[in-house]
Amino acid sequence: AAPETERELTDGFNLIIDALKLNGLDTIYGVPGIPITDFGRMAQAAGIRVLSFRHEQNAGYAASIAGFLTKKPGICLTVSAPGFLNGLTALAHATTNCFPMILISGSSEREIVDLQQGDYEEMDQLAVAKPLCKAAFRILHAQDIGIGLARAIRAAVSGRPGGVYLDLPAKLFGQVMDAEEGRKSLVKVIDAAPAQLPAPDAVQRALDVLKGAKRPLIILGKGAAYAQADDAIRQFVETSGIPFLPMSMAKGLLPDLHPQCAGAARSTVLKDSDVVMLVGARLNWLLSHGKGKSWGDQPKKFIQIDIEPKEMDSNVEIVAPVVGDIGSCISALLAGMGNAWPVPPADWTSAVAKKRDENVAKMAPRLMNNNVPMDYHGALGVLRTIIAERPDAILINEGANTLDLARGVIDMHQPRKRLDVGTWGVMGIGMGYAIAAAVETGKPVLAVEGDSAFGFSGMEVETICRYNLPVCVVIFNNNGIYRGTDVNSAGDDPATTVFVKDARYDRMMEAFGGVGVNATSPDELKRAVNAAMDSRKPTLINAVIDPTAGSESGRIGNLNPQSALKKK
Ligand code: OXT
Ligand code: MG
Repeated sequence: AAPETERELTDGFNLIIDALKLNGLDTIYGVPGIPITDFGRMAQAAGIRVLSFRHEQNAGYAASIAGFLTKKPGICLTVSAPGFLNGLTALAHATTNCFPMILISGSSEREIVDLQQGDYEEMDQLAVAKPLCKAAFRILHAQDIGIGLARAIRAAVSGRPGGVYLDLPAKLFGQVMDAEEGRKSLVKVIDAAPAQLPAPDAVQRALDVLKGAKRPLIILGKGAAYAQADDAIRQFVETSGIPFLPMSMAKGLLPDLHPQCAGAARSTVLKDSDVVMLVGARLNWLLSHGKGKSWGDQPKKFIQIDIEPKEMDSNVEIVAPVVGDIGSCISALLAGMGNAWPVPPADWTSAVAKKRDENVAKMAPRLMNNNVPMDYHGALGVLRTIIAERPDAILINEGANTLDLARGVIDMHQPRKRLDVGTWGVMGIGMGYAIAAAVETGKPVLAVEGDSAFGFSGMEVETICRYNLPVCVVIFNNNGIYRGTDVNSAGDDPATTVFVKDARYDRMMEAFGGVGVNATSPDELKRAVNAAMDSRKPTLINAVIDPTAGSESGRIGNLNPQSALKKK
């Protein structure tokens, strides 16, 4: 053996970097500080792209959507206790939305934390993270870094994807070991998300139910978009001839203008269908749990494709569960359909098409108005055309009215181009998603934000300017949450849902060297967005929207509890 002084050494810092690179994890979203500042510097020096944010929650949302877009776990890096907690919201969000993500947080000294002796940023982070993610691990020894990261990657991407927490105590980074031993300890994860084939009889059962349908419907969820089985899904839908309804983030998986798209006939197809096939969509609140008024009185049979067996029968009986990864399930169904699959009854498909065309025609004139101040439809009509002309741009969308109306108005033309609030309807994903979308895809990003929604991540416009990302933020500024018109009749404080009137968000962008525009008409908005998309310069457009235009909670006002005793 070589004498101690000649042996090549490595340490925790380098092993973590090597393990990430070995597994193709080349981007980190985070905020520096003790004990991970040097790690970030060294990772950057080693060729990993390290994007430094202003708040961990936004870095975490960036990592979560990077996971959705790439099927690789998005990496978020934070400091201990407060930084960890800031990132944890995003980790829980990733888990709820089934996005693969790994939150890596530095942590304090185990001996002190466990005796609760008050270390710098002391917290038992592993215990806190556990109930909010899919798996949580801590690495104490440098020789376990390879295995630890491998476990984290597998947990994040295999089966139903989700968030994983990886706890790295400060001491780990500096631990030294023999370099050769270190290299050998690293693990390149093979087949991290193995295909899960559906059982042949489950596939046959599903086809039998589908074949017997008089009024079938396919619902595509964001799980279907995540699967990246775009061609197979399209072929399946087209071979079946069945109308399809995309959930918000599945819009564009097949184009919204596809002849079978029933997005604009939503309530009709939910009510009147007799067999519903769910593809990577869950029967949660967004689908009214598969029962009640929105599903009408007709008896329904549900077929469900999902990788998670426990999803079956979660809300209503699933008569044909198909458990497996969506790509494999759809391919098996396609193979079982053969060449002579009967088209659904024409009275059904034409009734759906008729309703859809009526709704589209009803909306069309509203999108052409050039009103000042702008209403939602006038402003969105412009953005709809811009997305039609630039179908590979990525649309980020959050708010209440700004979200719900944009979802209906802006047609999507390609898969995974619409990214929004997801399962929780969370505000704050905006700038984090915009940054990751630009970084991961290189495509121009259009972020359509309610003024309240924007406020949750607004400081990251500095990050957008710092990295010179092709992001155009359009703020639908109606002076508040839902509307800008509430008044507090009880005192001098402003009402709880309103903001400073006529705020100029565009000036925030100028403070960091980006382009700011104040747009008061649809024509001005159109010019400004097109200029931003052409130039790829970081741009923020303050779109002045009529403060009276919105409605309480957008399309989900029915979820607000009412006080019978409230003073009118
Ligand atoms: O068939 P029918 O007749 O029913 O018609 C439907 C379609 O067929 C038709 N349609 C079309 N017609 C014509 N042409 C086309 N192309 C077309 N496409 C569709 O339109 C209707 C509607 O279709 P849709 O949208 O598909 O159907 P519907 O019924 O709406 O679907 C139901 C849902 C539930 C699936 C859908 O509504 C949905 O996905 N909703 C998501 C809602 C959501 O997640 N909202 C966000 C949360 S709201 C609230 O919680 C807010 N907060 C609190 C808060 C949150 N969230 N987070 C955190 C961390 N803290 C606090 C806050 C603070 S929102 C908010 C800020 C709001 O203020 P902003 O300033 O940001 O925003 P503004 O409101 O703009 O001021
Ligand atoms: Mg608003």
